[in-house]
Amino acid sequence: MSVAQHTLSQEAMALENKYGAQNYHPLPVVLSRGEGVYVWDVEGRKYYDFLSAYSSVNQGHCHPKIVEALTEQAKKLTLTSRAFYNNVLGKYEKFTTEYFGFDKLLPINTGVEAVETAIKLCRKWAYEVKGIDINEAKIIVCKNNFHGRTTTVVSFSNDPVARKHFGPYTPGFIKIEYDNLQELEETLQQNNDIAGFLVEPIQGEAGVYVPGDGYLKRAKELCDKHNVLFIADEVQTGIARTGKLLACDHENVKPDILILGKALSGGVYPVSAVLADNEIMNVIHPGNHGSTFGGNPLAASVAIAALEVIRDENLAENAGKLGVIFRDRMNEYIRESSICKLVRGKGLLNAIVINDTEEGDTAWQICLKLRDNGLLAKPTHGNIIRFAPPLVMTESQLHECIDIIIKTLREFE
Ligand code: IF1
Repeated sequence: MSVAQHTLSQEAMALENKYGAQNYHPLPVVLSRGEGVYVWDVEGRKYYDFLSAYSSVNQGHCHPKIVEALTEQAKKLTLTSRAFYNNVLGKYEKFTTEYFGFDKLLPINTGVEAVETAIKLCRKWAYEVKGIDINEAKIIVCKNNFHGRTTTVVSFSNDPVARKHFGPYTPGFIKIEYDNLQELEETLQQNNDIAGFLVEPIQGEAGVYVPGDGYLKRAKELCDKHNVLFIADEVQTGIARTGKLLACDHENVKPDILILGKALSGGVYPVSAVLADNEIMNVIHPGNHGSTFGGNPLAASVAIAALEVIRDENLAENAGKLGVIFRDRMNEYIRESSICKLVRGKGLLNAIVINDTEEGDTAWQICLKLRDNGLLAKPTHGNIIRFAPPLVMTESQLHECIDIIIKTLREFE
């Protein structure tokens, strides 16, 4: 490490290590600026960001239109709570429900809060509309899911690191295999107290696991047949990441409940939302649910701008086009590679699998080398590296990035 890195980066990392709870193990790089597809560290080194804050910064870092919406609104009004109306929330709700094609939106802040909101909405619908016996409602979830970190949500995780010693766990969830329609059908047939099926259209944390063609469509049909709500967690896959506005759009599936977060603000501010049509959303009445910050005017302004950027800059189309180039070139390399086993993904949500055990540290070493070569990515599950750059990337920038990735992997062959 250079002397400069010792003074600035080391100092920042030492502070976090000493005074911060150790709930993360970051890649050793200290960032202080971002613009579009690039971030810079405190020593001024420039990197391509291939994580995009876990698919939050789809619109690119510090997008001028989103930052302008933030700063202009910040000068006028930031927070009223929902005790009073504000003059931006309704406009945002109209814009966003029309944008995604739902009757109503419930505004909240983080991804996991939106998941919790969807669970509550689904349960209340089950008791009041479907007529399930009180406290008997079950929600089907998938093995290897990632939906966030509250006590209820980790209750139905099967990741021991995320779950262990956080019990007692919330009951009411049935776990089935992901991408297994037969098990879904059997579970629906065998239980008549099922309220919903909560699913990620592509499993992100599991290692960008793309289900088979037709899975979402058929799963939705099975849910319809059994009067069960199909709840899509598009926190990571939504908002143009996979080459369509929603990952469900690839199969023309309209979820009964849609969960959004992350890129809903372009990574500028925590904004999440749950969307549904009236027959579902209208079970929620004053006092049933809420949050001090949910629906604040700053969030509403930022989210409108973030969604406008997605539409005006054709980011879904760009993600789809660049994703094909990425996987084609990686597959070409993989044919001659012994270190990289496969690439998978959709649009610009991709992962490569490294030829190592889940306990091995080759993927971590590769990410350190990628950093040295000017590109930031992070391993998941030991031997998988996720690649999710901002969607504002150009084709020539992508080729430069693939060159860096292949050159780096070659150092490990
Ligand atoms: C962490 C992964 C990404 C999500 C889906 C809800 C949430 C997330 C599908 C909760 C959050 C995160 C959070 C981050 C790591 C991360 C992640 F590695 F776990 F899989 F994105 F790739 N639904 N995903 O992916 O949203 O409450 O965080 O706003 O360390 O928890 P949140």
